[in-house]
Amino acid sequence: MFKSLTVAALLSAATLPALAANPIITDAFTADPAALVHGDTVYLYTGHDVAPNNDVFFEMHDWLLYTSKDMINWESHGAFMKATDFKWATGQAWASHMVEKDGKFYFYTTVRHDDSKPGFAVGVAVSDSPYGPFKDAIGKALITNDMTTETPNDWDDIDPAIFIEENGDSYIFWGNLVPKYAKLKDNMIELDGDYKVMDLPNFTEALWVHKKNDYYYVTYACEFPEKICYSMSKSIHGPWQYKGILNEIAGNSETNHQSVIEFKGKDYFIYHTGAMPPKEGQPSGGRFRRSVSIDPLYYNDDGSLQRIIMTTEGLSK
Ligand code: FUB
Repeated sequence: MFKSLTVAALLSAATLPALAANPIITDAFTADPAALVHGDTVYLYTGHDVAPNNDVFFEMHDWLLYTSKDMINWESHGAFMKATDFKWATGQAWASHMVEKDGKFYFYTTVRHDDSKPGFAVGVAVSDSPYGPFKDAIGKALITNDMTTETPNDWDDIDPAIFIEENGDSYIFWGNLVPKYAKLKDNMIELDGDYKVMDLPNFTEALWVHKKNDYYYVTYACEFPEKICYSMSKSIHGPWQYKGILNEIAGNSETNHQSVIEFKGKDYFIYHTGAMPPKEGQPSGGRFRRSVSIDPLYYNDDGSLQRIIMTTEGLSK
């Protein structure tokens, strides 16, 4: 971890080369992109894969931040938070989501809880700036494994995603194998009542909810190895109409975790693959050494989504 933090610190505030090719981020192995559009900037928060090879499992200690004003040139800001900044967490800086509400930035994320509440949990950190510093907003987990009982797995409470309605009502979505959602109180750091289980075919993980015109969309990793599937609804509460596959299995990776954003009038699908070529002295990308890529997202006239075409060329300049 020291090595990765040192590298991240050296790269902090360094401007990356103006390459549009995928993977778009090449200074580190990045996963689970969580993009926030705020003002004229895209803030891309990512997990940080530091597994030495693709043999064993994820090794993830901290989260990285990149920013862009054109989706092509990305500036690296290094690690802004690590899993153990949550005093009750033991590590595993897995997937996250950043939102802004009333001038504060809330970072919802997955970590492994200590033995007092064993299993994966969701924490929330807060800052006055999208760059941080972030601090644990409540001093304990927002969601713990013992709060949900649908599966015996201790990793079924991961991958938080937030959706904020125009009237400010906010919802948190999360889960592995069983998708769940709950309303958040106005303070954004407490659940407002019980959670509900969603009906999403072939669900695995990686929920992301967005709205465009009249429709709400939930995109999510389905099956395993993962594709990205999606459903549409006229209400945040469903019923959700299953629409099928949005993105196929990502190259060289069993996971395929997405963000969907609109920025400066265009729509984007941000995801990870294992496609980073080997660099001198470094193993290549793969299932535990993932990299963020970006391709365009197109809507049909009826609101449905066109299948993503994953490219190595990336976005056109
Ligand atoms: O990065 C660790 C886990 O892999 C995430 O929480 C999942 O969404 C999958 O991408």
